[in-house]
Amino acid sequence: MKIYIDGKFYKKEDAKISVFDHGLLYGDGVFEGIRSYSRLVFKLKEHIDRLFESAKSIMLAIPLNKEQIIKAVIATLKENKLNDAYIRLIVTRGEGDLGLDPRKCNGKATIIIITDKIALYPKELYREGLKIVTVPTIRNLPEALNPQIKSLNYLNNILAKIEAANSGCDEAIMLDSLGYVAECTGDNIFIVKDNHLYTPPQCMGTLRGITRDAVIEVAKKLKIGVHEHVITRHEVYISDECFLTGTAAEIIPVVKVDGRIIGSGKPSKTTLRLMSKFREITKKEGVRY
Ligand code: PXG
Repeated sequence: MKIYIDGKFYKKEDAKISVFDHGLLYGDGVFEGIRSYSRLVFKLKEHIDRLFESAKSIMLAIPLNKEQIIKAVIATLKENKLNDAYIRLIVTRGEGDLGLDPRKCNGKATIIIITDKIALYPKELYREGLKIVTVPTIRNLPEALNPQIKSLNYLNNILAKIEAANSGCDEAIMLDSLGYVAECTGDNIFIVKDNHLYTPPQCMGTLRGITRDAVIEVAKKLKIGVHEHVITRHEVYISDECFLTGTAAEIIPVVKVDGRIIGSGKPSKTTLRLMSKFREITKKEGVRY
């Protein structure tokens, strides 16, 4: 495995950055998780745009432009001879001193690209569906650390993941400060009711997921009604189907929420239809390398 750091490739055991990097010291940086399928990078432009938006918000100057970052991602995929890959693109504030002040950093952000294969959940969970639970830790408030910023500080989500695991569940539903359903730890959430799709709007503590947007696009093509609307836990419990979306997880069915069986208790019609259509478009669309 070869890892890209600031324009050079390193073997995994040699891919190292400074312990003074503010990405490590403070989670001060941004990232993206991207996938490629059969040598097509899915929604690459959207991921790069979101990376630059996250960076702009935290006033982090990325030392390459969008074209150059795209070239670096493609070069890393080629270097690793990967046809299907999960790509982790990271930009940290760079090396500083032990204080918080980003002005003390050397002014040069660190760019890291790791390409690998990952399956987020075991195959059988895609067939059988996940059991998830609402956890006490709410999603970061947009007024504090806006979830639209895909920053390296994921403790909010990690705490929720720990709480889900403590309850013997595969994933966590995180609520927003008003108690509405926001999202899961690394995935957006959808429910199906009477053949219509519902997902929380992206303004209330929810990351605007690129898979979420792709699923909305696919659903509209299939003439399924889509509503970006606040969702309560009650609405999740009485839904016909529920599923999660994310680059790493893709589309994964949910069959139990807070001990309530969802619909038939098995991955059902609309979810399976969307999973199959999504798989189809990932084989056709994307930036070829
Ligand atoms: N919400 C959050 C909080 C995320 O971190 C998504 C939704 C889905 O977004 P995309 O654009 O990928 O459809 C994410 C995705 C993991 C993991 O291990 C997930 C993400 C990043 C890193 C790891 O589940 N982000």
